Amino acid sequence: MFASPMSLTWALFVLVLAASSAEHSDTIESTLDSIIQSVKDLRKDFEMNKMGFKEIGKGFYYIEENEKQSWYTALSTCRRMGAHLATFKSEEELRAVDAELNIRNKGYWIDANDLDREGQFMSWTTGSLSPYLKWKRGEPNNLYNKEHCVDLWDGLMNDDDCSDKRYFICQTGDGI
Ligand SMILES: [Ca+2]
Ligand SMILES: [Ca+2]
Repeated sequence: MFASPMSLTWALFVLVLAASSAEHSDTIESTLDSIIQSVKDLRKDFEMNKMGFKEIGKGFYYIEENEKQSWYTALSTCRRMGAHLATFKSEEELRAVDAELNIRNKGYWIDANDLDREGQFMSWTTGSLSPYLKWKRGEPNNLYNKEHCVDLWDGLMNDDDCSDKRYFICQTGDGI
């Protein structure tokens, strides 16, 4: 959900009305707590939206499909935004994000890589094994012995040359 300043004001108004109708002070207190939480949530949504992040499932994603960057540059671009290259934890998560990608037949960098040890794909963000990988048929093939970064390509993953410039997906709000 994206919160405009107008919807933020409206939500606040409704919540204040609810608070004023509460009869007991403890009810008022808990209502106030929930108002504060709701405002914080709305504010977070608004800030993320302003930065170009989209709420998909439980996370916020920034999908770069104008400027292609190497995997390394994409990694630091996401960091500068207080985010990380996307880590997929499930088929559901992957499908939800893939549905938002406008460009087909092109790859988008995610955080999985086997830079440290060939064939062992790790999440750069967590430093642990990538929690969910869904390879394209015949991948990962480590072509020319120099494919160590993973991109999402038409809903499936491929290992690719990290210095290739590609679109990318940043993620935040997922606690990692
Ligand atoms: Ca490799
Ligand atoms: Ca490959």
